[in-house]
Formats: sequence, C-alpha cells, structure tokens
Amino acid sequence: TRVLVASRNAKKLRELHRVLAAAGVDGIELVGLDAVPEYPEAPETGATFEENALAKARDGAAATGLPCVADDSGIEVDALNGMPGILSARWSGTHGNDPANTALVLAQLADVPQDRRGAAFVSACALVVPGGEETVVRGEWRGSVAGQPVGDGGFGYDPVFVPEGDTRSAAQLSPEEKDASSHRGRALVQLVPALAALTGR
Ligand code: ITT
Ligand code: NA
Repeated sequence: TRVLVASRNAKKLRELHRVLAAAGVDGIELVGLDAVPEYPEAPETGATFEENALAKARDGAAATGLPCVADDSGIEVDALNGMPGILSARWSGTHGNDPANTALVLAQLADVPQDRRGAAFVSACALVVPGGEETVVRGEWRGSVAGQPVGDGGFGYDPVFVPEGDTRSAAQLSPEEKDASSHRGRALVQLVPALAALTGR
C-alpha cells in the first residue's frame, strides 16, 4: 500500500519518514511529494493545527488518490499567550525563515526570566484515505525556551527549545532521541493502527 507523506518542509518530511518507518508498519510504501506533479499550495487557513493538518492531507489525497499523511505543527510559548502557535512557520513574516522566526521569539522573551519561559511544541497529524476514513491526532512536547540558540540538529525552533527533563536543546539530541519524545513522534504513533489497517485492504 502506497501512502503519500505531504510536506514541503524537507527536514520535517525526513522526520515524518523516520518515525513512520521506525513504527514498523509492514507493507506500507511511503511516497514523497516528488511523486505529485501538481500538488496544490497548502492553504493553512485553519484556526487550529488539526484543521490545517486535515486540509493538507485532504489536498494530498485528492491530488493523488493515495492515502495521505500530513503534519501541522508549531511552538506555543506560555509567556506569549500561546503564540506563535499555528503561525510558527511565518512568525517573522517570511514563511519558513527559521533563524528569523527563532530570533523574533527570543527578542520577545528578552525580559522573561528562565522560570517563566515554558513552552510546548505541538504537532497535529492527519491521515486521509480517499473515499474512506479521516483520522487526526495530536502530540505535545513540553519544555522551555533557552536564552540563545544551541546545537545544529533538527530544524526550526529546536536550537532554542530545551525539553522538560533535559538540559540540552532539541537541536543537540540525536534523531532517535528527538523522535522518542517529540510532539511529532507522539502524534504519529497514534496513527499506526489506522495505517496498519490500510495494509489489510
Ligand atoms: P508543510 O506545511 O509543507 O509540512 P511547513 O514548514 O509549512 O511545512 P508548518 O506550517 O506545520 O510546516 O510549520 C511548522 C513550523 O513550526 C516549522 O516551520 C518550525 O518552525 C516549527 N516546528 C514544527 N515542528 C518543529 C520541530 O520538530 N522542531 C522545531 N521547530 C518545529
Ligand atoms: Na502551519
């Protein structure tokens, strides 16, 4: 069974592939957007991570006729009333400019002491089966925002996110360590039963 993994963010896409592959669902072949000549621009006009993830997965499934997995994610900072949230990818104004987005959050927290810098990464992942079920799941990863970026692994806000129970930033974790506790890892494991059900068809 072929399943489309719909993301234009190369580093996120790599994580989606890694986690799904590690989940060990036999008989699933993951297909990237390269297989889709005319994938529509993701609208991302929803008010929640769940709405956006579902819209992306519906687009991918409609464009290919394949079951499609998509993720919408971001970081919710307590001291910023949960922002940037669903606006994380374009917080500085330019979609996908990770260094600028990260620098803006750090600037906005400049006067916030360490004990009030709590935050959570959130991932909503959707699986849409053409003519079939829609499943949406959510994973969260609590931590805090560091004073400065550290580490060069991961992507996005990873260099400024220190997971609860650790002193390293998410960008200093091995890929396996990140997957084991990350928002995306926790969301995707919940899709495994629905994915496994596809292979029986
Ligand atoms: P697709 O919609 O094509 O998948 P995107 O980059 O536009 O790619 P989102 O709209 O979901 O994806 O934006 C997610 C943003 O949230 C991303 O740009 C990162 O800045 C941040 N983010 C999400 N997951 C993250 C993670 O695991 N580590 C660090 N930052 C993350
Ligand atoms: Na988004």
